[in-house]
Amino acid sequence: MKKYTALLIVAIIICLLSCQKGPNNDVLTGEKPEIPSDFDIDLNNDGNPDFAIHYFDAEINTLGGSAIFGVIEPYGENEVLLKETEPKLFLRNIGEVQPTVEDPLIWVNTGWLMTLVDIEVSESGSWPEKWAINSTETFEFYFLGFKLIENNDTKTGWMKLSIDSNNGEIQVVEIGFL
Ligand SMILES: [Ca+2]
Repeated sequence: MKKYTALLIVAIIICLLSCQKGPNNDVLTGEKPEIPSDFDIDLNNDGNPDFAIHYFDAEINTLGGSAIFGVIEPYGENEVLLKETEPKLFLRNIGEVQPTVEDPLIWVNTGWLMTLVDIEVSESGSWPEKWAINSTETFEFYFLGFKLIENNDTKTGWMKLSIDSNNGEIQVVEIGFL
């Protein structure tokens, strides 16, 4: 009988240990993810790229950690709509995309690289199974407001994106102008 009690206790301990997960419930694997391909976005189909999607490898800490970032970068003067208090992919209501906006909405030429999706090694040195999307929640589609600024002419609109958390791939599925 004692033997079975001991086995039961061991089983409970194993369960408790294996059921403990990190705060984001990531399942860790050892393989570095494949980096998706970069591409340009030509919003008005005039043959000139207006934004670029780039992926790059980055060393992010002295412990040998690294990460892959998928970012959107404007060409020229083009701008994206941000909400200062929220993640970059905050936009759910296209009605918020207006030529003139009020705080905390702000039009920005992101001279820095704006991260849409990333994946980072954990403290234990493993890659998570899923990429992290720069949004408070997971949705089927995400939206970005943009201003296309060329030769003193400004067009305002939005792009609808799909972002796959399994492989980090970003796709522009629809573009709309006001
Ligand atoms: Ca263009």
